[in-house]
Amino acid sequence: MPSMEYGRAASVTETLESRLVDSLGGSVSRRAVLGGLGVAGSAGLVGLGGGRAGAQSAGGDHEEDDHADHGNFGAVGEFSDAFDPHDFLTRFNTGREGSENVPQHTYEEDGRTVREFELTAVDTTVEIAPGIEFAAWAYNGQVPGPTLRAVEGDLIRVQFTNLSRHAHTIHPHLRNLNPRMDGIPQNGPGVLDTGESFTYEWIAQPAGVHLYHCHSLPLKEHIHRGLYGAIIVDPDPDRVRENPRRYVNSHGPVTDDFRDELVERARSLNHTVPENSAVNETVMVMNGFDTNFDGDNEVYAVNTRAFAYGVGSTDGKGNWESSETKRPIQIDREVPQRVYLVNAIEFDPINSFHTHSQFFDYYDHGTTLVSTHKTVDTVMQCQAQRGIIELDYSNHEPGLYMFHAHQSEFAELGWMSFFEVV
Ligand SMILES: [Cu+2]
Repeated sequence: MPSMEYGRAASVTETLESRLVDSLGGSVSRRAVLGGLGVAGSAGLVGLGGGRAGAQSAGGDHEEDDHADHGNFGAVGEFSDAFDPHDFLTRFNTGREGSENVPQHTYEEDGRTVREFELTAVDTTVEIAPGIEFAAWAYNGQVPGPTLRAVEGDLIRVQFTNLSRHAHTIHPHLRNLNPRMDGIPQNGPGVLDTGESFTYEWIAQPAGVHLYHCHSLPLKEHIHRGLYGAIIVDPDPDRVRENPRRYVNSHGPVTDDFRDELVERARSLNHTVPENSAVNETVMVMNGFDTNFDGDNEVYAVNTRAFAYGVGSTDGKGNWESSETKRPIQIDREVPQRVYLVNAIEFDPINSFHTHSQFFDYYDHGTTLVSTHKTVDTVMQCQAQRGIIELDYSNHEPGLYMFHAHQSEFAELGWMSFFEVV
């Protein structure tokens, strides 16, 4: 491991993280945070390699009823809760594998595969930076909520129970043929009050990467508090063979060869096809946190924790320290990378994903089997937009490659990450 380079990357991460944590002590606006960055160039370096800030409860002293129970968080220094942003990257709930906070099973019914999940909405706290807790509303106690994954045409059955003190729903961004199942206040069961349950049933369509979120009002509050997650719908190779035109965004003829290519791509995206494991797949939900409830985000992240994929400490032998959740996303240069990217940000109209020293193909919404952006190093997503990013590092030298939001402000406030190519 080239230690100098890693040391410098760790310094950048530590400096930005220290500034962010220090800034969250009181009710500051993000403008103040950034203004502070400008004059605190040398002051920021004081934090380099130093201890982390003690526990602070972002929003915890805010005068809102539902914060009253969360006054004292007790976390000092290291991350304390069980959520691991690295584990989240590859935690796909397909209905088959057990996941302790997502009871799930799969079975056949009326000629369809049913993937059934039990989701709850709860009030909890999530750690968004070391020692910084955010009073969240969360599906199954985690932000983002569990990633649900199905195959095109399956039935996704979600037994939803609201254990939160506020009324919630689950609204899926799917092609939903029954308005009762849309998860909005005006349809079907409407909002579910504390203790109420409802079973949502959604056909998994169209193929792509999608979003689910609470649709209670005020919407922006219910979303930014943490009630969102990703739904991945894998394309069905048989359907692609039958109707290839549905999966392309061009008007030319679909030749037999082209159709075979589309089927092959569908197979590579489908988790039930064994060859699927030849691609390393990750889920990245871009989010932000308004810690002082002023309608503006103070912290930005991918998968909730600011700088989770920054560069942390090693044991001196090139291994990341075992308790350290802050580390780059390690990727094998021989294995193609696929990122299911979802923008769950509130308050900021757009977010973005930018790679250093790398270009990628992008599939907007993941609904086509032909890329919608070819060879780009930046994509933007508006609120709720999502897509599939495909990266190939096979020609790159091993080392650290940064990726981040190209809104520099977001990057400095948490949305800055590295791939470690090995
Ligand atoms: Cu809600």
